Amino acid sequence: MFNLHQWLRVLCSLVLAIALSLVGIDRAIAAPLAPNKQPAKEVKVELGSLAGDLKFFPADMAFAAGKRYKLILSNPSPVKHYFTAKDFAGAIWTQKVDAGNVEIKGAINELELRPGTQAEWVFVAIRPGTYSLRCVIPGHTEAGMVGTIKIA
Ligand SMILES: [Cu+2]
Repeated sequence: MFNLHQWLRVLCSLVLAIALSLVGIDRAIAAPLAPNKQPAKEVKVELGSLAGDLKFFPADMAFAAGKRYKLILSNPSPVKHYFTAKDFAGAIWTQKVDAGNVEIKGAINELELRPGTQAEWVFVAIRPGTYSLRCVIPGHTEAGMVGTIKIA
């Protein structure tokens, strides 16, 4: 026969086990996905156009802090373009840039896209602000190849 002491031990471990499982379930339900594990929201931007426009399409982009994005950049135009947004690059956490068969990790400031190329920039938006974007090819900024990127 169990004595009182043994019964209390059984009861205590049972209560503890139930409490732990409840906490565990609670955590699993309540914990948000870490930003680097969230599905990335795709945003497409074209640098120039087939007709030779010196613009970004779209010129203005908006992201939400704490969210993960896949910025798909493509250059359908006949000339080379840059996606230069240094302050924006400092306000995000870059996970990777996929360009052709090459995957680049770490900080990225600027991307150069040759005609007909595409790159995917996966990042988590961090610091709210309004950042400027431009193409640094001589004459392109002046011609209107500029934009703004907002992190709200
Ligand atoms: Cu350009």
